[in-house]
Amino acid sequence: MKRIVVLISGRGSNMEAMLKARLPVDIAAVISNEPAAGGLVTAQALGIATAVVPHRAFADRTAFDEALAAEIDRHQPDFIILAGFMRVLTENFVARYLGRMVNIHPSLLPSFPGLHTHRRALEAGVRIHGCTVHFVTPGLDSGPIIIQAAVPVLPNDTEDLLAARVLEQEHRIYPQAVRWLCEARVQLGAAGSVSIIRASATIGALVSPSPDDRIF
Ligand code: NHR
Ligand code: GAR
Repeated sequence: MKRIVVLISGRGSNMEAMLKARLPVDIAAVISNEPAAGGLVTAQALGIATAVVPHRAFADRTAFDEALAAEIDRHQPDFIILAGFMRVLTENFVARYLGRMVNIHPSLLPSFPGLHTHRRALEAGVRIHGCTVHFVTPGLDSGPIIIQAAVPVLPNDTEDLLAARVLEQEHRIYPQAVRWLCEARVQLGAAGSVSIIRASATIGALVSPSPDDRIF
C-alpha cells in the first residue's frame, strides 16, 4: 500500500473526507503547522498519528520547511497531501517532493490563486466557481491541474454559502485524485503535463444560470 502524509492548518474536513473514503492507502501521519488545528483532534480520534511543526517557532521559512521535511521524512510517504495547509512552501521544499505533493485549492484555477477565493469570486461576478486539485510547484497555486469541480454561484450567495457549496465538491474530488495517484493512474509528466488513465467516463456540463427549459 502507498503511504501518504496529510498536511493541515485548520478544521481538516478534507483530511476527514480522505480518511472516510476508505482509500487503499496507509495514512502514515497528519501534520499541522498550527498547534490548535481542529483536524488534529479528528485524526487522533480516528487513530491516526499526528505531529505539530509550529511555524512560529522558526526564524524563517527555510528553517520551518527543513523541520517540516524532517518530520515528513520520518514517515517515508509516497505522497504528501496538502489539505487546507496555509503556509507558502519554499522552492527547495517543493523540489524535494516534486510530482509527489498535491494541493486542493478552493477556486477554478488559474482564476483566483492565493487567499479569500470565495470573496473574490463573488466580487468578480463569475457565475461558475469551484475547486482544483493540482501538483505543487514553486509558483503558488500554479502547478499542473489534476481534477476540477464546478458549482454555480447563486443570486443570494454569501462567502459562507459559496464556500460550503465548493467544500462539498472538494470532499468528492480530493479522495478521487489521491486514489488515482496511489494507483499510478495519474502522473506529472516532464513538461508539466498530467495524464490520467481511466476505464470509462460520463461527460457532464454545468451551465449557470441554467438555461430556460423552453425557449420562445
Ligand atoms: N507552496 C508552493 N510553493 N506552491 C503552492 O502551489 C502552494 C504552496 C503552499 C501552500 C496552498 C495554497 C492554497 O491552496 C499552497 C500551495 C497559503 C497561502 C498564503 O498566502 C497561499 C496559498 C496557499 C496557502 N499563506 C500565508 C503565508 O504567509 C499565510 C496565510 C495565513 O496563515 O492565513 O504563508 O490556497
Ligand atoms: C478548504 O476549502 C481548502 O480548499 C482551503 O481551505 C479549506 C480548508 O478546509 N485551502 C486553502 O485555502 C489553502 N490556502 P479543511 O481544513 O476543512 O479541509
